[in-house]
Amino acid sequence: MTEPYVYPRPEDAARYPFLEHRIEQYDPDEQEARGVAFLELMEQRRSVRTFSEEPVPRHLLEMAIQTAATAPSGAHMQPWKFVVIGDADIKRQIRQAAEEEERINYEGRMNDEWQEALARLGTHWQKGFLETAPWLVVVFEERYSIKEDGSKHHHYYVKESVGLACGLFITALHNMGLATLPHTPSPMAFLTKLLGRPENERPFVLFPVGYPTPDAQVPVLARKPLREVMIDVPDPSSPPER
Ligand code: IYR
Repeated sequence: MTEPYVYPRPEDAARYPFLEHRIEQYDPDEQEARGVAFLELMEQRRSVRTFSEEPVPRHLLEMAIQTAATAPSGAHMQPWKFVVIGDADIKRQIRQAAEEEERINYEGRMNDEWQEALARLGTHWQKGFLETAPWLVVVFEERYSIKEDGSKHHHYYVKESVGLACGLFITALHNMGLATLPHTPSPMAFLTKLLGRPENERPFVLFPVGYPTPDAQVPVLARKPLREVMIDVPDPSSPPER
């Protein structure tokens, strides 16, 4: 017999506050309509590699970051920092450093198979978007935090947590009609130095944020259909499908 499920345990509730929680309820038609509308919105999202210089109000970016920071995280450590860059000179320095590394990658550090996989995306070592996009957001993962007494506070599932936050960031931007690209100049360590980030942080990904150029192109790519990404575990009591 399985134990009865109790949440929270009284010993935890005696030490920490808990709160009743309800989520918004929709009738079935509205659930369906909301689901379809959101799926259709997200199906339109594409990573963009040519950004116009058209400015984006800073508060829209702030809203996307606030949305990203609603992500669940390991032990609620919220191990993320979103470093926002609008300064042309810093953007130029980031472009220069990223291109220096990427040139080496494309000139041989990436093997032929990798390069061939990227050919269909049309990527290359030049990263002009790092200067034209009005904002660059460099997401840092916080590997640990430092307590008031100077000791380290361990963080859990850092990459998973930051990845979840980045997904929400991309979604929030797209919902506001803003474009981005998850860019991972490799190696990324130059960003720690250039942006003066502390030892407990590591660069995770860089997002240019803005609008696509009017002539922007994206590769023709298909997303896997549901039947390829969703696996049903068969009910052992039902007869096998024929
Ligand atoms: N970091 C390089 C290479 C690159 C790698 C992957 I995997 C991509 O999906 C795209 C690019 C670059 O930014 O060009």
